[in-house]
Amino acid sequence: MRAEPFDFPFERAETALIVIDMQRDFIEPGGFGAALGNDVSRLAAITPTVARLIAGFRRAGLPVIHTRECHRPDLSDCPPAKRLRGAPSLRIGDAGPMGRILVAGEPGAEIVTDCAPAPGETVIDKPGKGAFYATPLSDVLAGLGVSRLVFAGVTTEVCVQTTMREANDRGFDCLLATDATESYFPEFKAAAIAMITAQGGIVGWAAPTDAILEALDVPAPA
Ligand code: C5J
Repeated sequence: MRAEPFDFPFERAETALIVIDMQRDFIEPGGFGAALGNDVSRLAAITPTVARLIAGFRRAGLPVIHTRECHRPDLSDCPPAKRLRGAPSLRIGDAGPMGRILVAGEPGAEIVTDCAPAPGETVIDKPGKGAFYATPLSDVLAGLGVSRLVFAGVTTEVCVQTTMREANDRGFDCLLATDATESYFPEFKAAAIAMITAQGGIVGWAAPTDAILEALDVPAPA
């Protein structure tokens, strides 16, 4: 597959898609992202591209795994260092227009409709930024027998990059879909992609969704 910094060693049977945190709390007004003072419209804009990538993996019959950053209702898995940091207008666990912020089971913690998990797809709820920390993701991937991971979702430099780094350390070849990920800060997205692909792909590869879909070789239905 054509990619940066050089071609990605795509092996269809060994590849899964991981879609990070396409949740209402990050993407819609009234959620955690907005409470932190961010313009969420940048993130909402990639939703169709993420949906197109997900659809391509489904047509190819390859695994799609979704993650959600969220906490137990009693917040026992949310360290005070996370909950109390900064000065958001709403903190994790506070009641907002989409229910309690980043709490499992609340409307805001759900994945946006256009990227919603299909029946049977794995959804990993994670208390941290990385999707491997305190979750069954390693076991899920071992069960699938995959060695290559394509990443999409939000935000590029926080949960996406953290999870890519965790995956890289665990021996996975990782590729970031550059137009299916976004940050509230365009310069952070660009820097994250540069950090991932620099030094001969020290964390992994990057390619646009069209290149990934071309390699999957599953034309969109007419
Ligand atoms: C953040 C995330 N940015 N999913 N979470 O707090 O990137």
